[in-house]
Amino acid sequence: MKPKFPEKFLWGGAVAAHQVEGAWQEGKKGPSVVDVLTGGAHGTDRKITDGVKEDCYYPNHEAVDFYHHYKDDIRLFAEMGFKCFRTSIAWSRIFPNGDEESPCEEGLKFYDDLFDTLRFYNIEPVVTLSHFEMPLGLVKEYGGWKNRKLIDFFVRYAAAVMEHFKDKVKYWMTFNEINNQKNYKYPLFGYTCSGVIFTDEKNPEECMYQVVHHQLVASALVVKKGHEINPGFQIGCMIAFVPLYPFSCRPEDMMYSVEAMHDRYLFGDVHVRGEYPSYIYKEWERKGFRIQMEPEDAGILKEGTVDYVGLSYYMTNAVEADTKAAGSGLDGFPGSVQNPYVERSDWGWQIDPIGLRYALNVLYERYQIPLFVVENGFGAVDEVKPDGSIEDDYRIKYLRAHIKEMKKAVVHDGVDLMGYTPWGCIDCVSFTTGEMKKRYGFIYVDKDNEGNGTLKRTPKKSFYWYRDVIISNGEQL
Ligand code: BGP
Repeated sequence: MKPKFPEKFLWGGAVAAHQVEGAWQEGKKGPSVVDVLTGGAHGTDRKITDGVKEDCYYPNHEAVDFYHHYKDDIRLFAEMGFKCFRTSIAWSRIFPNGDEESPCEEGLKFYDDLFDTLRFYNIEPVVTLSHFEMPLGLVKEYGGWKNRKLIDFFVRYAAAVMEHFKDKVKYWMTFNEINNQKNYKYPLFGYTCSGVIFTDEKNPEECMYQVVHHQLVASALVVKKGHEINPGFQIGCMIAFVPLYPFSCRPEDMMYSVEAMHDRYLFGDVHVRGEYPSYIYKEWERKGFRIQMEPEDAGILKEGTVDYVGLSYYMTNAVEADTKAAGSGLDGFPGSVQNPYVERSDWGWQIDPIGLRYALNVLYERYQIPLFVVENGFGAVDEVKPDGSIEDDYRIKYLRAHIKEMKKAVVHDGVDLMGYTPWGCIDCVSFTTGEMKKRYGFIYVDKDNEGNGTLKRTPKKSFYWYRDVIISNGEQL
């Protein structure tokens, strides 16, 4: 018999609340960290503003107005045959300032309706609790995740939604791309992940590890609590997995790639094994870092290990020991160099389908628990033809190549893979640039970088292609 994807494989798509919902002040929602980011409408990097200012362009305030369009959008997901849909809950819809005693009913009601609509079409919701956003109040009044108090606020929020949606949502993830905080030199990542601008701190790296510790403890507490609320819950972590290849087979390059990969593995190691790995203690010792931990933390980490590892996969990078020694590297990553064997997207992301098979293999070998590819995709500028059609063959080419490699990981290498949810299944605001023109969707949304457009939804060519992929359970690529 021909080897195939498992029958229950979760094909679907992924978005995050702040990149699609809009309605930033509706339903008693409080402002969140993403509401004070500028857009990249003019090709500039996103900036963090000091409060919500009228004269700035805020893409997230309207986004693609999923808040009011979700019923029609989900109908289109159902037409593609989605088995699951990954989104996040906007924390500040549930706890507008973050520190309230009880959840906001209107916020819960919105997600009740959303999850009911998904269930009506037999689409499993896959929910991220924190996807690059948190209530702004927790930043202004408590200093964000630097403050250990955030653990309690997050656990209260998570317990409230897990309890409320215990019969509607089975698949959860705690923190989206938790390892992105290692990019602490870019304020955007630190701020959206944790409410802290690390570059303003006396010792940014040490502060980043303190934040990370608080989040890892919070994540473990939530995993434990979630299993008490419903033992059937599947609760995972989520890692941005960018494998780092050695630039050459020089032993120095090989060894440096192993060391550099610790940046990625640290987070999976704690989430899956329930303890910090030896290399991080050594690093803290070398750098003289003192991370504040309470005596009970070790036990908490041990008791709250995850059920699966969710990962985003977009690209690989290559690293070279000499480049690192010279103090340089692409995009600020020490020792990172251009891989001459792979192409790059318009935004410089290195396209490497085989890298996905590699990623799944190394993660599964290391952790031996189910994996879930919860993001993958191709950000590109789409052109609407005079007849209104969008022929996004480049996107089909990217996804086809990645699914082929993912299939090999499953049927040839035996990786236990739960599902696949390509990123931005409907066009949404780009996280890193704040633009609309960097699109990932199977469904086009009529809105431009300046915020103009009717918000009309149009299926692209990839919509029909992906529908056939799902119907054939990955056979027809
Ligand atoms: C991941 C994030 C997403 C998403 C995606 C694509 O890092 O989890 O939120 O946006 O990257 O990135 P971008 O939108 O910048 O192209």
